[in-house]
Amino acid sequence: MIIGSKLLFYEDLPSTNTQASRLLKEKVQQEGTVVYTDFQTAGRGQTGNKWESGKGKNLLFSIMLYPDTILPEDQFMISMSVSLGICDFLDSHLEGATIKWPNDNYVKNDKIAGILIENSIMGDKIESCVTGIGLNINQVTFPTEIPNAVSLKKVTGKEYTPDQCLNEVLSRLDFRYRQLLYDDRAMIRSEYVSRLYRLNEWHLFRRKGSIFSGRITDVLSSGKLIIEENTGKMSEFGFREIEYVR
Ligand code: BT5
Repeated sequence: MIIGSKLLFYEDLPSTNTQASRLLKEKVQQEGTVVYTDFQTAGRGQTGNKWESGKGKNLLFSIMLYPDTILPEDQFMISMSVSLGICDFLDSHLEGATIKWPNDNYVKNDKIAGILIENSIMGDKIESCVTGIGLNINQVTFPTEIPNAVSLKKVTGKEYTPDQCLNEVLSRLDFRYRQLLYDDRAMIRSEYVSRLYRLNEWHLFRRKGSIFSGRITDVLSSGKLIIEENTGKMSEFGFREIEYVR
């Protein structure tokens, strides 16, 4: 086991990602070490977004990795393997789990988990990687500004033991990480694509303020999303170059 080979628990923290990065700066850490907490005072999402989570209700953790066989240009492959690991965990508890490109896990139209990967890149190598995951377990009411947040309990009605869920999800993530390092990456990418939210369905998207109809057909190992527009044109989008409308 790589992921989860060492666990560091804190009652509360500003952010598990910030704590993991701090520990990595101090000294080399055992690969797969997990920092986890019951509560974050400054939980972070992408680009200044916040991650909200009630105390002791959900999983909030970060994994320290040294994915030295992955080139910086393929770093999105790490995100793919993490998204699949979370899907594997969700599949064992409920139906309808999908991956919303680029880095959310959904159940139907609601968000159950978010991933924040922060890589430290030196030249042509990923020197270290902090993979932060927020996974909603027992929280049933969320702030009104996030109406589409959902949890395992909200879907199934059951109460879960967070520590048990942590062990389960870590072993799923470990399996996918080893698959990424030692197996066929094309398989990871094709499984990731097959689990995509709204794959091959016609929907509206917004690009630079203008709305168009298209359907998601693929994601490249660079992380670019491929959409077939209703004009027949195939277009590539990076993160933040496109928004889902409905
Ligand atoms: C993410 O960002 O989804 C990545 C979230 C990563 C959180 C973990 S928790 C452990 C580790 N330590 C950290 O500090 N962070 C990581 P993004 O795609 O930017 O989505 C953020 C948006 O999701 C917010 O702006 C809200 O709209 C929504 N959101 C916030 N809290 C949520 C929750 N608990 N469940 C569902 N959606 C939420």
